Amino acid sequence: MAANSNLERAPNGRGYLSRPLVKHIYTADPSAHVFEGKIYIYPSHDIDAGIPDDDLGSQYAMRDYIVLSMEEPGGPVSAHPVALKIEDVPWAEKQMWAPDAAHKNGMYYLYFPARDHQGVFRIGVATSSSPAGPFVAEREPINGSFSIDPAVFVDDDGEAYMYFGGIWGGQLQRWATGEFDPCGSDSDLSQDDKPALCAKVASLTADMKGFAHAARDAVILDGAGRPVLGGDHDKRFFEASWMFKRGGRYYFTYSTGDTHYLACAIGDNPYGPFTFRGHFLEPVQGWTTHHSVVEFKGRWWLFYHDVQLSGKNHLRSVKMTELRFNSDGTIQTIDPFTD
Ligand code: FUB
Repeated sequence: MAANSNLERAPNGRGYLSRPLVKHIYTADPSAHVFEGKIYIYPSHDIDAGIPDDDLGSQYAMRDYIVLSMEEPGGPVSAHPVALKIEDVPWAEKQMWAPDAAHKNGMYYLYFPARDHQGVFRIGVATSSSPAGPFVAEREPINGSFSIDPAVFVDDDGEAYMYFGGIWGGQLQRWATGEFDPCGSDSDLSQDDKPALCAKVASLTADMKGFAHAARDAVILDGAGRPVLGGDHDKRFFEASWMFKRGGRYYFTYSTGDTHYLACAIGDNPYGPFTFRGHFLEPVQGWTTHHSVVEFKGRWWLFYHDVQLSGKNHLRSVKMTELRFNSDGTIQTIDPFTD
């Protein structure tokens, strides 16, 4: 795919709703949090490793993490020194994909997926006394972890939960039996008429470095109270979990992958089930869509990415825009383009 010649207009002829937060590096999969009164963003750090695009995402060959921060939405964005690199993670071989961070016990925790030396995606944790790092990784991945895209939510009572998983290249479908299937499918099990594969959720141990129990399914129900089916590609979970709480309700948000939406499902407790309540970001430029939602000083913000700067699926740029809610608590749909 050729790089854009006109960075103000997308290939569809429309303008962009918002601008990249930084332009000197490629960033993606933004997980935003308010720490120490500022917004910290934990993105993937996209690089061009010269690997052709495939359905397993081999072209996403990232090797380190760089944390971004800003004092206020719309203000200058700082890119901090490298927070963690693959050479410093004994168990990881390649593909440092979408990370997240949490704060508890006076420490900051960086959660990240990577392929181990057997080619299996696992999720690791690293700690720092500073939200920007540098982070020191545990020697082993989190016991019982697998697949990609960790998102950690700390509830008002201090309990922390990790949501994770991603199908296709994220390998979630290979864990359908609870064990990794090395010869398993690289798509979504062709279970169009059966309940879709679910994201996983586990509460974290008090030290934030382990699962308190085996991961469970974060079930998404349709409007009739039935699990969303595998064939419903507009609604089913693909990757990019996020969780936030608003008005006492738990918002599980995620990407639908091959239909390129960000979707929302709402529940009454952190384990779900969650009822599908619509799309809130229309497809962006680029194959992947990924995000986080954070409240800052009484306003809600969506962090997302697209490929405005590069025109290439694996070289993305993090953006932000304000998120608004309807009176029934559903999220107003955002069009990432303008006319
Ligand atoms: O950045 C690599 C992968 O692309 C992420 O893990 C997915 O969520 C998708 O954004």
